[in-house]
Amino acid sequence: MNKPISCDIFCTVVDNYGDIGVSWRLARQLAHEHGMMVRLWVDDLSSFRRLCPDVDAALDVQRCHSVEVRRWHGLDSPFALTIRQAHGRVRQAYRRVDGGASGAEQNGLRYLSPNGDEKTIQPAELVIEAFGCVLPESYIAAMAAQARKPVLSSVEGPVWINLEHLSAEEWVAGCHGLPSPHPSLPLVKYFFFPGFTPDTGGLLLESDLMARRDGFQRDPLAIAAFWHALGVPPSKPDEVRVSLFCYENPALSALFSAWSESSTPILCLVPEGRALPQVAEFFGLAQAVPGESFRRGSLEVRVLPFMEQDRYDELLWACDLNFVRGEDSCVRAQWAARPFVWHIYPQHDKVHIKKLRAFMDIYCSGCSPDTAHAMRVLWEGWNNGEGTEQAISTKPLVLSSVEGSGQAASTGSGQAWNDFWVHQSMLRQHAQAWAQHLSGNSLALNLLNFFQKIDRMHGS
Ligand code: TRH
Repeated sequence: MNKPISCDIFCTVVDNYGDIGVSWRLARQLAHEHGMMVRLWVDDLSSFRRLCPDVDAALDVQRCHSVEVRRWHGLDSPFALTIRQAHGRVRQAYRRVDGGASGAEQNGLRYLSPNGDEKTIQPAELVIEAFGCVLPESYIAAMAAQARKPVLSSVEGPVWINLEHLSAEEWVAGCHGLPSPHPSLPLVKYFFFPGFTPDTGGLLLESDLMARRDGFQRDPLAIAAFWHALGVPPSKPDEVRVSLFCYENPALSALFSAWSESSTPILCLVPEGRALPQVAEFFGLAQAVPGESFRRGSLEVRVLPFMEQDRYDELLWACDLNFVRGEDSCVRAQWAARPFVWHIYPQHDKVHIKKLRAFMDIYCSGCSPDTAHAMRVLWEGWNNGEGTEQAISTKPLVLSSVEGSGQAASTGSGQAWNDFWVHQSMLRQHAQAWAQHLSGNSLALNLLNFFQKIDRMHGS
């Protein structure tokens, strides 16, 4: 076999939208660009629906954008109905080690469909567990049962990938592609790490994305139509248009204060989400809901509805500056080729600060020292809003002590903002060069090459 024709992607929505965001993007790309039969197993269709309104959260099985979407009840149903059968088959497969083929065609998973019919599910040729979500035991057993020569030195059956989180840290290249043999079954799971360098798995990038982005950014009518559809007025000539997608952030009110005192108008577009209570608080309101807009000084804030994934790309393309968070929106901001500020997903013990700095190190390496410094100051302050100065002690923390948004804090953040935005043309040039630099390292292509490499090993 030269190319996988079937793929199962398993995704649990832990919190937020990053896990399903990445899984959905990958599923669509494999189906659209590589003609694969993709099944996407998701445990939370309601969250999924926010990114893709075509998903019907009431359905167990549906076809959406050429992908078969299945409700996944985590470790339980539908697979749990057959755990015992599947285990029995794996034991038989072991007994057949010397006897060649294990009769993989008989080893699918049986489950009861909603109308009570018994159905069989065969594991796909390429199996992806997104971000270490745990596959159902019965599915793992069925994968093992598909192995025709089930001895650890010559594993066959599906190629099993754990798609990991994105990080720019150096250790990633050393771990990308490492095998992890199953302790008791004839299966090997491989770690696949996205990343920014050629020795990693690369980044998700649709083959036509750059062309679509350029077409949009060069087309004033398309941009005008986009704003119109959102009920947002066209840009004014001297205005700075910013999108803001972030977690709760104590540095937010100081940044808003700085923007309200800006010499140029700032329109800040905030998609519905975790930042809204703080937005409302800044304007002295109980809540802020999509469709509303608020003004203070030079700052206007408009609350947008949470958008379908492709529309969110257009928001990033249309803005002068994007505040993004987590993982997937951060990558999309890089493809937008516009300056951005990253609110990294906060982790315990501040390990995320190391990740943040690893990214800034590579991202800033192509900037002038002044631009790099201004960017680091703003990014570090934005990510260190909880006042833990020690965690990032080597850099000035202009925004870190802003809780309560006193005068000093406001002045400090204003300074950080001004120092950053004075580099806007350099930042934009750099963002364009960076997107171009990264674009040759497509995760989907790397994944398929990796599949073929492992598949050849199986066959040899
Ligand atoms: O939602 P997130 O905070 O997800 C996070 C991270 O992925 C993190 O690594 C993970 O561990 C944690 O979840 C559990 O941020 P992220 O990764 O940017 O995902 C947001 C997704 O939502 C992305 O695919 C873009 C999409 N999106 C829309 O489709 N429409 C919108 O309006 C917005 C604001 C986002």
